[in-house]
Amino acid sequence: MKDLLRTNSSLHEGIEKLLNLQSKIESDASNKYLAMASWLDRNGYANTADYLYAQSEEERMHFLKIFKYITELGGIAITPTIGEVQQEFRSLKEVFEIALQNEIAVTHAINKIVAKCRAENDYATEEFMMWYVREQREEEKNARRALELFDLIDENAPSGKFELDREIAKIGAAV
Ligand code: OFO
Repeated sequence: MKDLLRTNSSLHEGIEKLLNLQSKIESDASNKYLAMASWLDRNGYANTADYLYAQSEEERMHFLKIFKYITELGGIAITPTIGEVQQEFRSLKEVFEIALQNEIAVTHAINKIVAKCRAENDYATEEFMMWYVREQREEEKNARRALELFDLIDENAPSGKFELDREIAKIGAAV
């Protein structure tokens, strides 16, 4: 009922709320990749660290894109607070296991927004979110590819860690 009283914006309040939540999820994703990059850097995985530093920047861009969209539509973009971020990891593989789980969670959150857009006939936001749908497909694929490399390269072989660091970084270079 309250939605009908909004005269300065066509943005449905429920969708605005989900978009603000998504902007926080993207901002958190940026911080999570930053913490992973730092761990990789101090554990000798310089190439993979660079890949995840770049990934962190990308997530920041994803955050800003939604943040600005909310404002463009006359909504209120809420600056996300920084949550707790995992700083330590058991291994290179664990970094990518967590990265893949995070990306899958982001995909679900995005799908939820698209479903809400369909329910509320918000075609502009649905179209806007399609960019994220495509992006997530790519990012899940990249995280899965990184994990596949652990089946192909023995981490415990003499140059295993060195090779993994080199090969995983190539995923980042290819996108
Ligand atoms: Fe924002 O693209 Fe992944 O999380």
